[in-house]
Amino acid sequence: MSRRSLPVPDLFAAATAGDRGALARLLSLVERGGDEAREVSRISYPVSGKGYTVGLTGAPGAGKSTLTSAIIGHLRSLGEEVAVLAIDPSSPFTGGAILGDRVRMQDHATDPGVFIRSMATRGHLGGLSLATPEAVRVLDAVGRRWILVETVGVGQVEVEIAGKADTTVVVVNPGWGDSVQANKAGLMEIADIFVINKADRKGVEDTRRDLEQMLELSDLAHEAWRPPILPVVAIEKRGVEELWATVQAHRDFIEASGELTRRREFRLREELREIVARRLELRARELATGDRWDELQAAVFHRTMDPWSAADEMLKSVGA
Ligand SMILES: Nc1nc2c(ncn2[C@@H]2O[C@H](COP(=O)(O)OP(=O)(O)OP(=O)(O)O)[C@@H](O)[C@H]2O)c(=O)[nH]1
Ligand SMILES: [Mg+2]
Repeated sequence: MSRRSLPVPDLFAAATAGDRGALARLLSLVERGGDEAREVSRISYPVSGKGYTVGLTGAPGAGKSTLTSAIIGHLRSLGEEVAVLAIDPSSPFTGGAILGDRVRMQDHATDPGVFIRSMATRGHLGGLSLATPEAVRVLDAVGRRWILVETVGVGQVEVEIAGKADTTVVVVNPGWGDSVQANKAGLMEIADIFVINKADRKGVEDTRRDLEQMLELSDLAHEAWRPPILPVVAIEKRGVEELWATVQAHRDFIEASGELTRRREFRLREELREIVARRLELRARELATGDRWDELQAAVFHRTMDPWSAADEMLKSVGA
């Protein structure tokens, strides 16, 4: 039987036994959303929770994929297996990011200890913000212990997703203004570790100083874990060992302090709330007669109705 027609439980068993094609298929189902995605979620959730996610984020072209590839190499030299999810928010079907990732990570393409997947949302109800944690859980459930998630740190949803990893690495480049941009994008708040990648270029110390200053101005500087700043040259794999040791140290720290449990509980609460809100909205829209939904929206735009009153009407049909 081809994988396409295999029932979800069989796919799951195959993926757990190491069948990469079956794993890829499960992730496609998650991407697409709908009933089969729900089934994937039902099966994977109870057996997930053992993997550890490391998010890598930063501006386009910061060197995230090159760094991810270098980390993969390092993990493999330690005998660890790894899965990578490259989130592609821009284009649902093709796009430079996917191609670029494939090229940059192709050293590892044939290694059975490495699984790399680019992901877009397609039809998933909750878009990237709900599809990503589900995809991570599938990887976790089939036994992947390290899961790296690459996201472009532009846009609120992407930054949110990046911040949902257990450890978040924010990648900036040397040079004037890059760390300021990162700060503006909201990356400062989600960083557990800063990497100044492309440290073979000028300006590393300026960037370090900028980051230090911004840290001082934020709450992060005074927390028990102050995000370390590490220079890295990903194309030469320089500094990658130190980076990974720092990821381990952060992991140890949040495991010992209870922060990891708190983070995960918070994330699950948020996810659950988002699912409920999305489904309520969807149902209310389905039940709305004619153009009523659009009319209410227009009424709010034109200030003939306030948002709370409009929401009352929108949710009346679902009794909320
Ligand atoms: N000089 C220098 N160039 C680097 C370094 N790391 C990556 N690059 C280059 O930077 C460019 C972008 O690298 P990617 O790894 O694709 O960057 P990315 O952040 O994944 O890019 P997107 O996924 O498109 O946002 C490539 O041309 C890399 O060769 C580095 O340490 N030094
Ligand atoms: Mg990339």
